Amino acid sequence: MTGAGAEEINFDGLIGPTHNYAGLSEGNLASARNANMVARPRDAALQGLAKMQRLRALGLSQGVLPPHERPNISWLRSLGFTGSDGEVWATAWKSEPTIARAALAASAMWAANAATISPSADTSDGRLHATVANLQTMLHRVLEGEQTERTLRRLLNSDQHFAVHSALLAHDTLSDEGAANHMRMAANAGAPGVEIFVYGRGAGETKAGFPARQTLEAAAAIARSHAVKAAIFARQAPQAIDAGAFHNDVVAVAHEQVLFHHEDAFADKAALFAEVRAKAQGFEPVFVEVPRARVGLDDAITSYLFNSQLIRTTGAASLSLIAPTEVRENNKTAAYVAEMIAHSGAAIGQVEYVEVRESMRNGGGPACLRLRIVMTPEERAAAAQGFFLDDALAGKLEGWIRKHYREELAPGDLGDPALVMETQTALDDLRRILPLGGDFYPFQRT
Ligand code: SUG
Repeated sequence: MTGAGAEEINFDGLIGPTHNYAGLSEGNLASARNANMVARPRDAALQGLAKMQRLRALGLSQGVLPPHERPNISWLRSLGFTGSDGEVWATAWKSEPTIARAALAASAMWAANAATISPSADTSDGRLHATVANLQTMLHRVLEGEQTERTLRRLLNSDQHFAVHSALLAHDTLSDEGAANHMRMAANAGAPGVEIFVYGRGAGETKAGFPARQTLEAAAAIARSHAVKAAIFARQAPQAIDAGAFHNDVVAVAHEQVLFHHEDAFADKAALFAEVRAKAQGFEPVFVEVPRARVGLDDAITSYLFNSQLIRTTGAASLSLIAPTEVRENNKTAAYVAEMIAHSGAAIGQVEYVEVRESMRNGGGPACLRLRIVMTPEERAAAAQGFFLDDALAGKLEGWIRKHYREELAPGDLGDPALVMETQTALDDLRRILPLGGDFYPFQRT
């Protein structure tokens, strides 16, 4: 497999109808700060869709992944709640707030945490490998693996081209948060790449402060089962985690030859860069470092400077940074970016700002919302076509969002049994828009 004509396709999570702010994620400063705010699910989903459409307008291919069943009534039934779906929800909300909040979480929208992907150019069996993330650190996120696996098996439905691996056993030793802790550098999308697996701790280690969600053991297991030819394991700097970088993609992002990162992102950057240089095939890596003297970790994390998408528009000599508008609103990051792109010969020569404010308030920027899948033309043809976005699908999704989503969800609305019917009706309808099939969502509508 040569990989000629391969492209990186972003698959964004469609933001679900119960988007809300529950303050569920320890170590994620935005989630804690915005707990119990009034959420705007319709705006949230439209902002996500507008971002996908903007990237298409810039010439990129784009895919979309379906929202998860929230509240997760099947899970609540497995915990002994009975009655109609509405009764299950109302009882769980009143009697088990911790469980109910997890069952309603907005978090499945962040597709960067859905799985780790190794393109076929990087693997020794020449297949594209995907491992569903177990997300075992947080109760509300460990629930996502089951549906993510169903989605990926529908999307990547060809054993000849794809290997979809179930999530690693959900245990602290094998704690895995997917592509948010995984970077790839390569001469171009289809060329053999160096895959960088970033971890926060070894399984035996304890860490004071905020949790380190990714273990080295999980990263190594994924690299092994994907048969990655050039894998590197790099420790995230503990001070970055403690400053609120709960995933590597909050302090670093890579694309093609370029690694854009904060000075304090990695525990041993000299060793990382040396290994990337040694393993890079057919390209000279470019390390674009933002010094702490210009932008401290605090500003990098509140603005989400690094949770940007790096893309190359057709024929462009340099990469473009697709950054959240919060970067433009922060004096330090705005000034830094303006200066960086003005530099002659800059590796990152353009910036464009996108508005994903509803997602940002829960700690998810443009890069969190997407799962990158590099596909060759043959792989793209073998994948389920209905998940690729075109204007017709975008139009249907927009109509679906406007029809089914509430404008506002306040904390007092969340226990409403009517919310269950509303979301099930919406997801039922979605089965006619995306190629999900009748048995995709497990709810029975009782
Ligand atoms: O896991 N927030 C998510 C944000 C994930 C962002 N993803 C990447 N960095 N790739 C998390 O912390 C908050 C949900 C709430 O509090 O309601 C939440 O789960």
